[in-house]
Amino acid sequence: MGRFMHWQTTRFQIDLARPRVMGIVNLTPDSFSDGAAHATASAAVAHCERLLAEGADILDIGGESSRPGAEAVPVEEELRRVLPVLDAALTLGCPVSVDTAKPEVIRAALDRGADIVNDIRALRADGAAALVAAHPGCGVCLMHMQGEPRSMQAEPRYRDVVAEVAAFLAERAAVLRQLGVAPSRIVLDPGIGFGKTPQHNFELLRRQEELLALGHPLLLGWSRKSSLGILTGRPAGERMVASVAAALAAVERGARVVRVHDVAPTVDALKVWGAAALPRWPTIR
Ligand code: 7PJ
Repeated sequence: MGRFMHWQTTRFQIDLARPRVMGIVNLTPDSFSDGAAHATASAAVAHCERLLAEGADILDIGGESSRPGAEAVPVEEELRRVLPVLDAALTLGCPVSVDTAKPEVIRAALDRGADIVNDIRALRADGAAALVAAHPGCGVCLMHMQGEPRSMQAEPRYRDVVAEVAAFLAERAAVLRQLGVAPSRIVLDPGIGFGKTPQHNFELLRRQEELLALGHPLLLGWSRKSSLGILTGRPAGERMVASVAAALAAVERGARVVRVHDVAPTVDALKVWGAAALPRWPTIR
């Protein structure tokens, strides 16, 4: 049976003996845009409260769109979007993650008490890894991405996608550990849809258990992604059932955290799964 697992973060030690749901709080302008900045922020905070009421264990706040084709957001704009919502979310009594790759945003978020840094670039920006290493206890999620959001879906190529993702994540985790970051602070994510075709993404799902050999808990983000749209023929707004099924499949293969838009249905699905399947859950070795 699996050894005890937890995710060490700034304020919380998150018990991963059962799967955890990370609710997505997307602060890009199209999300809560009804004009004034403070109106947008208060709508976002209301969304945070709703996700918690639906059973989210962690909130993930992001101000930079990393969708395929997205252009970078200037640092001042990302700070303006993220910090007010982060401050409010930090009063809600749950672990709060910040989805960013910019050292300036990582620094500001940690200064304000963020619990987790969730970085789609796996702390490869200059100084980013050092900021996390200098912090006494924040959690970090290191994600794999091939290329850059602007162009990553143009021509993703791998010899063996699972082996290459695993090698990258192993290297990034090793860099952090060498900087003194405790292993219990580090969670890994293969980065569904980040420089990957649907075939690559589903191969990562089929062979997900191979990533458990890296020795860190896995976080998976399938929610509403285009591979699910291609498989089902549905636009982003109609992918809830497909997203819940993907989250459940990921958990069945050992994922400990799922990053989702639709918290309530995911929580229901995991309750049913947990009632039946928990004793044989694959674990890190
Ligand atoms: C992910 C993420 C993911 C982690 C985004 C979207 C794109 N962070 N941030 N994993 N995706 N760790 O939600 O469609 O898959 S933004």
